[in-house]
Amino acid sequence: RRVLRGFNVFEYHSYASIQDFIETIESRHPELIKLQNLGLSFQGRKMKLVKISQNHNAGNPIIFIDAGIHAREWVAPAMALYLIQRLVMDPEARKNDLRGVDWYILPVVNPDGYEYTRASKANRMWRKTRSKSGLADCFGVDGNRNYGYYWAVSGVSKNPCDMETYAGHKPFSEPETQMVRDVMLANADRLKLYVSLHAYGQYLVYPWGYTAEYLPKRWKKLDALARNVSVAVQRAGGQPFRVMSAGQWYPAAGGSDDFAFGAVHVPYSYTMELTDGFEFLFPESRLRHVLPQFYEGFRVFAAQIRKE
Ligand code: ING
Ligand code: ZN
Repeated sequence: RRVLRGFNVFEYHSYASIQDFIETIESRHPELIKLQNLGLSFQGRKMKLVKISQNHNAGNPIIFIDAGIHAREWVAPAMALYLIQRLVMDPEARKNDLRGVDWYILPVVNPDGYEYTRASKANRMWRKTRSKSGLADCFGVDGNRNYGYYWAVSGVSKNPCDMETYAGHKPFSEPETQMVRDVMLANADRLKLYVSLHAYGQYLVYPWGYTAEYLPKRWKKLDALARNVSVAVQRAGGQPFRVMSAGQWYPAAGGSDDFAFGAVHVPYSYTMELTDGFEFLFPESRLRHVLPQFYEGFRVFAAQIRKE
């Protein structure tokens, strides 16, 4: 109880403190929350999926949200934790937003990178994982170029020393992307919406990311739902999202949304780029203002999944 009260979702937290929070909230609300151990990150950090449901046996459709595949995008894990806290602690949200829908949330996909951006003598602008490449001073893979759907056909680097978009030596070379893949595959039948939280720029994009040449057959549905989400955020006082396919923004292969949509056949799949104006350094003091605005967008996502 003390940890829950003491955990301010409008602050940036260490990975240890995030793990503490999800474990405490599970122990306080065992009927609503179940944690699933997914495995260990490259450096050995425990990864736990937060499953929130009013009835874990009802076979509800699942919304799967992940965040923090890119280390420096701190606002994304903050949003994931806000979602968890709101869905469980706000009686109205519990009643309305958990109805008929299960929420699976992985708040930090890349904990090694996240901690690296928090360490004082490291690099706040680190993006990749922290795996070893074999080359002495070159670490890490871009997790969002590492998924196995049209892997490495566009928008990637093949150089392990590239700081931004190294795709890895093979698809799913990283334990962290393997774990997200396995959550998707294990729940493929019930998984109806996947959202990967990133920063920055207020974009809400859908497949395909690997090409700008064509759109999926369902693109009008993907586009319409994204626009409804954007309107809800705007009505709550937030900035609208720029809605398009990821490839129309800039083509890049190996993204998690393409894998969810193309390989797992999740009918709605998005990458959401939160916030605009501060690049990767979104001020902690403004979290209180924007996270509740984004939440209104997630209510629209849930309403759509509920009625499908
Ligand atoms: N942007 C994403 C990236 O991984 C993306 C979004 C993915 C765009 C795939 C186009 C294609 O580059 C951030 N902020 O990481
Ligand atoms: Zn990102």
